[in-house]
Amino acid sequence: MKDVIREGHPTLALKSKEVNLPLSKADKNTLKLMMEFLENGQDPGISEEYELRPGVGIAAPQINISKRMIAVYANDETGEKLYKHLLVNPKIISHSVKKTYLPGGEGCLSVDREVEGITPRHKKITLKSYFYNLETEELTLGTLRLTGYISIVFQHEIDHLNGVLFVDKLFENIEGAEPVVFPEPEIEEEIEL
Ligand code: UDB
Ligand code: ZN
Repeated sequence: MKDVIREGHPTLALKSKEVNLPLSKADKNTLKLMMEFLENGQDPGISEEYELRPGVGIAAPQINISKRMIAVYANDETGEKLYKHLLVNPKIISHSVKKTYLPGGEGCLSVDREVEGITPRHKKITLKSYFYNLETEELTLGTLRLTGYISIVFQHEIDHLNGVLFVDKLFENIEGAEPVVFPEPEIEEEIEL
């Protein structure tokens, strides 16, 4: 896997190019590597050995490939639904008026420093995209309606395709926005018999 490039690298500030269809062998391989990067980062053994941060999403420009492809491997805020998707040429086709933000602020695999401030995001988005299936190598057009934390992940990754980092839009306070709420995990008590 190629290394993740960091803040200051010119590629991160570029608008990525649309991907030509049908997908080339090289683009298919890039998509596979992006998902493997997220899977490996979330494997405690592998992430420690290779000093990977547990990424929930990555965009192709972060591995210095200026094309409109993203990978997401993340649970929603309840931990009930897993979103594992490889997107090609994604486009937000509508969004809510309401805004939201991650209460602790965002981070980024391409930003090493600690940053203060919150980043405004649409609370709900609908996106249209090609979805790549790694098993069948099929590419299908579809739509996703997303809300809360997972919608923030997709908006953060799509920003990368437009040369935008979360540090480019930091605020102390966002008028009328509500933070994403992460529910406390329910601990079911057990009785020893
Ligand atoms: C991340 N992970 O992967 F609120 F269960 C970040 C890093 C940079 C800290 C590794 C992350 O936010 N994990 C997380 C957060 C939660 C709850 C939870 C896990 N990214 C991906 C990235 O940089 N892609 O380009 C940054 C995230 C900030 C908001 C969305 C993506
Ligand atoms: Zn990022």
